Amino acid sequence: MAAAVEMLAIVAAIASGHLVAGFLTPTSSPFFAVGDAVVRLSPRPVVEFAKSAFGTADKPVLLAGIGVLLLAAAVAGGLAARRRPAPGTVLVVVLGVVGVAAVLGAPAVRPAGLAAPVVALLVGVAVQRGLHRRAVEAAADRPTGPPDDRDGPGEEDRDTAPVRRRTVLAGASAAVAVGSLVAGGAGAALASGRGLADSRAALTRRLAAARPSGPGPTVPASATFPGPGTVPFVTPNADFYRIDVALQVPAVPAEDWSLRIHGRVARELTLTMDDLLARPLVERIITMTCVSNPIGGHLVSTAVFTGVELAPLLREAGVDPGADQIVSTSRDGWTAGTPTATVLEPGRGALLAVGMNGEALPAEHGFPARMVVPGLYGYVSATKWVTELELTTFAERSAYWRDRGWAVRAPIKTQCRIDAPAGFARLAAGRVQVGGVAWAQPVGVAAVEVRADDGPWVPAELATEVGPDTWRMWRAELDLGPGSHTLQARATDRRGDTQTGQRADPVPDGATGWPSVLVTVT
Ligand SMILES: Nc1nc2c(c(=O)[nH]1)N[C@H]1C(S)=C(S)[C@@H](COP(=O)(O)O)O[C@H]1N2
Ligand SMILES: [Mo]
Repeated sequence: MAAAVEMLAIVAAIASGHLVAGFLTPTSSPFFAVGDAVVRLSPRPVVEFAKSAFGTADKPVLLAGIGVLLLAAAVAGGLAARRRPAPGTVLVVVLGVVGVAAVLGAPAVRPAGLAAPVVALLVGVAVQRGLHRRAVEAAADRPTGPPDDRDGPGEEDRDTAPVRRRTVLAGASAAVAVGSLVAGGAGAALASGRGLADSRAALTRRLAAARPSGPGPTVPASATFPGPGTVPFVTPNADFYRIDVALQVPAVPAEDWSLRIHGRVARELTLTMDDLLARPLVERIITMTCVSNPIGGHLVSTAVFTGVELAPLLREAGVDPGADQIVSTSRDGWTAGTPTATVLEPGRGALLAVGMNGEALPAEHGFPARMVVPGLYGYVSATKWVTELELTTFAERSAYWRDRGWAVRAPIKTQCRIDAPAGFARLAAGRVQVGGVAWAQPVGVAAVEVRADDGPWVPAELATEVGPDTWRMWRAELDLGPGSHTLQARATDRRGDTQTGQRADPVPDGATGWPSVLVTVT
């Protein structure tokens, strides 16, 4: 019972903090702020372990872990507070202070954000004191010894009061539980971007109206080799890989968004969405890749991005020639460091993107605006929910993943993947169809070769190239006899470089090695 009181107090605190944060700044929700602090402060090996062990499920795993810790704390606190409420109150206060500290330490919270963890602390203490008193009262009424059959004053009290007090306790507990559920749900709804639906729909309409009347980039049928196991050329938004450290998706309505370009520039610029949409919009098909993608992995996807050219914007601001780095900052404080020269490179096509596959960016992919730079891994270029570009130097400032041991510069490595046959497939002997994708942004794929069991490399047939910044589909046929076979593939880019077979982990600047699948032929 005492543990339940503690737990309810903690849950009520978290829920009320979440509600207040939903109204003010979502990142100030104490529960998520603690989660973010854990992510930020974790030593690099822990982060690497979490990413490799849980992959993209690392966020739910982290939050569940915090939940389990809180449950354990509640049980301990409850046991300590069976008679007197004080030890339980102390626990709630300590947890509350941790919440306040986490919010204070968060990178993107304004002072008003402190309201959320402070309210959480006060609600937690109030619930703990209130429920504890009622629990003690209810427990005192429970028959402890042999039934007392002496007549006397208070007899009637003994008959009905215990029932009433236990009812009061149960009622109060239920009220706290339901209230927490409602408050937490409302906070999550306010924060999660469900409130963004209108803003997204409006931006989608504006993009449709603003789109240049000529035909946008198209994907000819000959750009794919449809078949079992192969992926579509353009990845639907729902299937586009997602990587970020945001425990909650920042909710930034397009109307409230602005981008500040500052630092080593001649003229500081601040652009609203109206300013942005007044500029020429371009559409570009780009394959994005994550540095953490393991060989054969799926952290690579392709979309039609709509946006504004980044280079002219920077030129308008007047970039200091010494400013070799652009540090872009997201609404939630995450940062990326991009070489200025790459963004300004003629023909590179770096974008401030607002649309993805014919709609406004989905909330998880950076609504209302993000950066996309063809040829660079996401962690050094693809800032979602971007609100700030600071022209600086690599010597002056270091961004999020560089601080955690990843490379300063991270061009995408030429790579390929075997999509068919699937690993451990059982196949009939004879000619076997092998197929997949290859990418080498920003130069494009020149060739793909496949082989079985260290045999000779066989050139694959390449599908029509959509552009140097997109992946390219390939297929080949191999003649396989009965037994197990290891199939491998390797790509060569338009610089003439063939990807190395030397296996390397993603850390610090991207995995290398040839993808391989093991199949059994009968
Ligand atoms: N704000 C923010 N932007 C971010 C990240 C992040 O953690 N926070 N992760 C980057 C990384 S590592 C990658 S690979 C891409 C992934 O973009 P996507 O989720 O739209 O596929 O976003 C980049 N932009
Ligand atoms: Mo990434």
